[in-house]
Amino acid sequence: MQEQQLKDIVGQFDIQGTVASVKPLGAGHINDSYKVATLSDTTPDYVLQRINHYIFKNVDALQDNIRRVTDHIRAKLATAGVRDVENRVLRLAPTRDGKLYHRDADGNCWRILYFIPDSHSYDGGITPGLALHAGRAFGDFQAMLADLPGAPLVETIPDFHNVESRLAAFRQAVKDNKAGRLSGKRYLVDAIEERADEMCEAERLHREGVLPKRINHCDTKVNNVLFDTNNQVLCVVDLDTVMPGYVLSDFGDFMRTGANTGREDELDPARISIDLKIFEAYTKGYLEKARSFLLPVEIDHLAFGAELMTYMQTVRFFADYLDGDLYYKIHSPDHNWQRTAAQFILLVRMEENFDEMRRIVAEAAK
Ligand code: GN1
Ligand code: MG
Repeated sequence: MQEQQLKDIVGQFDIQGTVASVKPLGAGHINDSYKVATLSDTTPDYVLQRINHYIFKNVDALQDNIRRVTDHIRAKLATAGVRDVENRVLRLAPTRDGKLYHRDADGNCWRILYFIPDSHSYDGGITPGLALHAGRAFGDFQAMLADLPGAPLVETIPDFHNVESRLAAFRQAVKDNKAGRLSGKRYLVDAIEERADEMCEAERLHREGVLPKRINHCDTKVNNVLFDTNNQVLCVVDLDTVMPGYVLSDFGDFMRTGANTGREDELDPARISIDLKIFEAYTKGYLEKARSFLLPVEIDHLAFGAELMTYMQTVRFFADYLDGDLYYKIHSPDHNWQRTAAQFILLVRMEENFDEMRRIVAEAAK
């Protein structure tokens, strides 16, 4: 989209200052993000996002979730006497007519968030020190939202981290083979099916009333934590999927991304492994904040969560590849297959290290 068109969209919002530029930002797979720079140093910068409304079908509910979550956290931080509250939680900018997003003539949905200055994130390659901070941040995030008042948050994507539904969609994709891409890839279908039963354990435990759901972030990728110039955590971002879920999902999705020594779409299998130092540091940080409210069954399944989220991501990328790349943004024709293969190797590495992962969690939980 042309910069002038983007500036016109920004003009629909109630923001301070004069817009200098609107430039692409970040590496999300779903929404389009832009940085909105204002002319003066005394006015804030912003992030403009086009919400993918094919994926987030109820944008009103999505934006309302985010407003509730951010208002709640902001109030908590203020009560706790935190000084730089504005850098510690996202803030939505309303439209000029007081709405939480703008729908343009083509039906696209746009929102604006305040940009958090002097912040950065990592797509991988973090240190145990950073992982410890990130673990605390996501633990705090769950803790702060434990007493969110009002109705339950809307599931912005129904059954988002439900592996049974993900498997059902995957099996359909295999059956339909819409894009004709299954040839030579059956071995991975078999590998997924071999593990399917054990991977559904969390759903079974939930049905039996043993494993609870709590408000989760549901996209705890390492690049969704913002650090300041001293590498202290400022806040967690990307709140589109904050909704009820199993804490093992949030724990697991961080490990899938933050403790992976390779990229999510790594082509060289030798680079992919689970960094147990990072695993340990994150576990310590997370449990420091969350131990007090977690049930033994939740702690006992954290290491399983790392496998589950890596498995689920393998299934999701593979299904999208077979469907012909309808969901994730891709950067090359085989991108979803590369992601699938890389995630599967990471899963195998986790399986090889599973006993040690469980030992680390048990130790940190003492
Ligand atoms: C998507 O947009 P992004 O990169 O934050 C996806 C996550 C996946 C992730 C895989 C709404 O997140 O669930 O784990 O890609 N978000 C949605 O990298 O599907
Ligand atoms: Mg994201």
